[in-house]
Amino acid sequence: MADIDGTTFLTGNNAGFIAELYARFLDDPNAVDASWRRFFSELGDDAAEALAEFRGPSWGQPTPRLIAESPAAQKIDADALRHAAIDSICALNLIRAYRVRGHLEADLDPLGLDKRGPYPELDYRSYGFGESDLDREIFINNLLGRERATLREIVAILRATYCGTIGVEYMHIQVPAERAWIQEKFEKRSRPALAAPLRKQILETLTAAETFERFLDRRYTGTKRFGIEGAESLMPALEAILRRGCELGICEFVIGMPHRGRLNVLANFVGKPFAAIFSEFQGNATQPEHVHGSGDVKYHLGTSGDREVGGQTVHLSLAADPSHLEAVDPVVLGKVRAKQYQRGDGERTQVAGILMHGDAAFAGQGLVAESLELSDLLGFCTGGTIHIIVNNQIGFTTSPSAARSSPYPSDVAKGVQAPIFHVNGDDPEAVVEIARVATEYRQQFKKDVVIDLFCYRRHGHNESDEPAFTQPLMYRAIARHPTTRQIYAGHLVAAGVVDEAEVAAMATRFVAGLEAQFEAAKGYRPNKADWLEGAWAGLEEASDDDRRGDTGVAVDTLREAGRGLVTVPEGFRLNPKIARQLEAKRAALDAGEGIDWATAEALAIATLCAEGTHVRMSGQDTGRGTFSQRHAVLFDQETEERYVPINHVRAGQAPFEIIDSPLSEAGVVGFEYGYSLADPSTLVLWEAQFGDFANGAQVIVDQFLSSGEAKWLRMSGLVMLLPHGYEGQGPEHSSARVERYLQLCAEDNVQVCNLTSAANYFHALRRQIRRNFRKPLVIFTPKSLLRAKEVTSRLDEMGVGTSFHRVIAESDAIAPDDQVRRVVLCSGKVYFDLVKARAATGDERVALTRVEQLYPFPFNTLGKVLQRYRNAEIVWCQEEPQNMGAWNFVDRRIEEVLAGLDVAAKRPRFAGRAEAASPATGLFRRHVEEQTHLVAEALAA
Ligand SMILES: Cc1ncc(C[n+]2csc(CCOP(=O)(O)OP(=O)(O)O)c2C)c(N)n1
Repeated sequence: MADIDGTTFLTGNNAGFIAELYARFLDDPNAVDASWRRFFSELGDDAAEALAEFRGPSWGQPTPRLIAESPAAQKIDADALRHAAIDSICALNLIRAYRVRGHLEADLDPLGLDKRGPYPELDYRSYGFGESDLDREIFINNLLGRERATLREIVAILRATYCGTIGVEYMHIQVPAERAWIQEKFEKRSRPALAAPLRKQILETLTAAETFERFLDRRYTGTKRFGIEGAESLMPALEAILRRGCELGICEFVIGMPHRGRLNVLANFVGKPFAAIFSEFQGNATQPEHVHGSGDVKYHLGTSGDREVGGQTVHLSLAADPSHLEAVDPVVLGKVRAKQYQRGDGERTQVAGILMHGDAAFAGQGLVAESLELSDLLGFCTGGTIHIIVNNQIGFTTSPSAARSSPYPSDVAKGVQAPIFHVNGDDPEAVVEIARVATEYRQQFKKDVVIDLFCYRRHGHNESDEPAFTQPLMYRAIARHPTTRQIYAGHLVAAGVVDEAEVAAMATRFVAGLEAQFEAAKGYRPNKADWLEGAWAGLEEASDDDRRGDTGVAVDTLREAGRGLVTVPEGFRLNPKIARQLEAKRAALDAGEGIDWATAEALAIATLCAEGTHVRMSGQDTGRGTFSQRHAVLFDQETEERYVPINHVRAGQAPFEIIDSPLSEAGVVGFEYGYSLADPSTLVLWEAQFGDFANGAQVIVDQFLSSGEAKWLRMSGLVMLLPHGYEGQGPEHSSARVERYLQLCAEDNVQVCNLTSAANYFHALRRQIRRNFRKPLVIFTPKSLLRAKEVTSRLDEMGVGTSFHRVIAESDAIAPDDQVRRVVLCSGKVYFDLVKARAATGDERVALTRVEQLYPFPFNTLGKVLQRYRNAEIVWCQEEPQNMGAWNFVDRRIEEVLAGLDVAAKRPRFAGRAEAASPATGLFRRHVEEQTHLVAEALAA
């Protein structure tokens, strides 16, 4: 090793000299003398990179610059310099190794069972040093906050920084400023003992967490509660985020979490009354008796509340959560985004999301990756989410070795460059420190950050599970392991911060409070339903009437909106095809007829925006439209500058956000659903590329959209646009799986429509936001029909006094009602095939009736139509196979309608494709045959 008479030659100036020589060499190898040239050329990549770093990190002291020409430098012995440089380079490599991999030897597992390492990369001996080098000073140019240090000191600093109870992963981050910020936080920190009051506060928080679970265990032994035990440090982490966040300007947190520790977070963090939780344990309802809904188990419930922190009020809202792990993630993100919009928080510093995760779920569920991918996108970013993985090193009965291929559960977050802070949950002060740093990072860089809280699960998966069946050794260790509170209390007693008596008194006080609440729970009755407050104030439970809403718009206003749609700024170079399309639209608007599907949609949105309603629409390629029908965003053909005509309809209008989403369904639908939960005054639309792809969002549809109101009293007005229709495009581009949505329909939970007229589409969209309640709306939308003349409407069909039609009765002149031999009922595109085929036969004794809204099923309106045709038989015609489409849903309902009428028909008959495993054929000719056949069958005499 470079050790010349035990003297260190590489002083700061000399290092600067070498760095400068190296810089010159990089510019021009011939600018340095031959021996230096050889030396620099032989440096490996790492060493070269290391030397480059001598120029100084961005946050460090600037490297003392020494001009190579300086007489002092010229006199330095070149060999000595080279040896000293090698020392520094090796030290620097060691430092870099710790920055990258120090976490691998960090003391993270409270149980000490996670045996890892040793890792040769973290051993100074791997860098050519020996024990005899330990006390030699090496120039390290302020890298660890020191200009030079002995190897022994360097190793000590590195181990304290990177291998203590905190392990930091950040070298994957590509933005130097972010890396440097983290490096500075950790490498330059001295960890003075926390002030006594804060330490007592941490102990209080741990005491509250532990005591609450013990109390529940004692009072409700064996009842599932998915206790926090083993992960009590989560609570001081949350407190630290709350306090630091508040200092840094956050006034609202939206929180998502799974079952584990949820009751503790509900009560001890968000402030749900203990009495309410005890009452739920006693089997009582969460909501007042008169409120509808199915309710949910107590460890799924959400709540919200205000906390006073340092004289400021911070609003906390914990989202309700289904069992499906991680499904709540995008929902929380959407809520955050909506709340930022409502507050005008353009910087995204006032509202932040906190997501907690289990280790197995975070590694296993694709929704985690989908949600992370949203984090830095213009249309979805929320200024960074603080993630906490409650890493209890087990998932139900599955050990990490079977739960993931990645070393840590957190690795998926590296994909979005999130820093990852691993921390030992049995060191609550380290946990608090990390929570504060994570919050600061989020506020500083507006990016996601992950805390990987290493802990354990004291009991089985739930309290009545026996964990020793599958992890006997781990659970033997856990049985012997004192609680985090006990360990921390021991530290504080040893440090003289508290004495044993105070520790005991803390617990006793808390239990006394719980006892009082337990007594209060006996008479506890929720006095008001937890909904329709805040942003929802003024909205009501849906009424039982026809709910038309005020959807018609004065024709003048429609024309004003229309002008906005077809006008672009002076000098904007339109694509010639788009220019022609805009001209055609202008002509239709002027004529007041021939308004196609996309124009009706644009008019609905534009009029809402003009009236002050914010509209948000996302989906894959939604700006243009999958079928090139929408062109809501226009692009200058020379500059690619974007222009969104709907945003230029009227001065002072509300904005229209139109967003091309990532190629995700569950993540994006979850996000938009979340948005709709937080902001009922925004019309939120999501569009599937083709309807069947929405099945990737099935969990969000099942667990939130269709059941959220029943389970949690949470309304949503989200619109899902699902392109649907049998056009010979094969199994995956035909069916939006109408049957799936209809199967979910009950208790007035959603609305399902399959529309055939542009005007009806216009009204359906406006109706969504012009009524005093919110319901999710699923619309099966056309594809080839988008430009078809048949679906176009007149402007006056959208005018004042017009409204949505749930059923469209026969609109052609046919035989008198009593001579009609058959009524063919249908929904959606097949109607037009039927019209054409009927015209071809010239049969005037068949009436065609369109059911535009399948749910809520229009019993009365349909009854009024069918009553007219006393002698007709009833056929339900659909394109979908018999086991799919609306048939199984409408069959009995039509029967019910008929039963109440004075008509001959008693039941509908089916005309459509035969039962099938795959929704549609991939062979075009077969498609045509099938389609012709089913239409003929529907009309046949
Ligand atoms: C999507 C989904 N699959 C399976 C389950 C069943 N389940 C409930 S908890 C659990 C284990 C979760 O492990 P982890 O994420 O580590 O959290 P922990 O329970 O250990 O806190 C499983 C598999 C579920 N709730 N959700």
